[in-house]
Amino acid sequence: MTLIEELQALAKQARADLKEKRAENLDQIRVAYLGKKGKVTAALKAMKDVDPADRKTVGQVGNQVRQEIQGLIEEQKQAQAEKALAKQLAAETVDVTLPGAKPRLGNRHVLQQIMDEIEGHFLGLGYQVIDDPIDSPEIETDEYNFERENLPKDHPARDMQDTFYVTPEILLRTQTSPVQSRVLEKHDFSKGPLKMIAPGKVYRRDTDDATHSHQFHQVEGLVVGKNITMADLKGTLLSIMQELFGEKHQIRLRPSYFPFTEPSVEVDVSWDEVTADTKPEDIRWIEVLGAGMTHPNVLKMDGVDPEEYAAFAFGLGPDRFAMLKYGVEDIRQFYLNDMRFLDQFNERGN
Ligand code: FA5
Repeated sequence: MTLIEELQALAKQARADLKEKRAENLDQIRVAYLGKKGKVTAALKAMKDVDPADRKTVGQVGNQVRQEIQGLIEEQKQAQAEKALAKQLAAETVDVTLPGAKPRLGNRHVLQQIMDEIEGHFLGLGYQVIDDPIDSPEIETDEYNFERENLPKDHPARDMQDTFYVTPEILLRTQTSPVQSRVLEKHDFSKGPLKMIAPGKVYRRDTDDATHSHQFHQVEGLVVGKNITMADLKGTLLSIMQELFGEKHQIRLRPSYFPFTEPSVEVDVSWDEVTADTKPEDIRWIEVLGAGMTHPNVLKMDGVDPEEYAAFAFGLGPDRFAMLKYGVEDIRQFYLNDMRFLDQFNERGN
């Protein structure tokens, strides 16, 4: 076999080897034919024995074979890369006609809905809403939470509101009543009477049960002006009750005691709707708010002359309102963050 025939045979063999070879084998083939110790390189070493007249032709054939094998390897590499890309693209195809996943939208918590409803009612009656952290802080001083509410340090009525203390003088507010003093002491009566509500969170060391939570909400109300009477308080309370519960639930005002009001009342609402057939002894009552005529001592401490001005105040419990309104038997449900429960109050229906 002449060298030319040998080279052509190698080219033929290389073509066969390259057919259907996988990418990782292409380099091995290149080394096997064209590497330093490759078959073509080895064949060309025999060039020195070729007749000098034929060397040019043999050299040309040698180069052609090298280039052909090199070219075939490149071609194969490219074809394999394209195949791999096509495969990957096919696997990653997105069907844009499929419906997308609907993002879950936020929703007002049911307690926030009730608070907003109460706020709306009082805004309509011309009250201002105090809910900024300067006048309505959740971390309060003992002075504003208790002393300015006519509850000095040794007062037994402090036991009515078991307290989380941060230091002996700083505490988590047990009621929204301190907002009354913070606003009243700054009020300029030359601009008219004060009518305010203060919605917010309060904290007590109560043992959690069906109607008590250690963290709950209150909406404080305070009206200070000339000639304010108990009748104004009663009318105001009835108006918010009727707004929230309609005529079907009964309301009961009970004499009560708070150190910062005199006289004081508590308001109960019937748990169920009351009809003409309901026997009074069958009505289940739930206490929803405390209220009264502001004690003269409290007015004095806030720089208001009780001889000239009178005031009424109330503290509503929106958590209990929500229980009544939606028939929720356990207050703890509001704080469990169980979406199955909360979704029932979803205003958007999503
Ligand atoms: C007070 O906190 C008074 N500051 C209310 C007040 C304001 C009276 C102004 C007079 C003038 P009381 O502790 O009763 O009062 O709480 C008021 C309301 O908060 C209750 O009627 C009830 O609806 C709600 N409440 C009290 N404790 C809890 C609790 N642990 N969990 C849920 N709601 C509660």
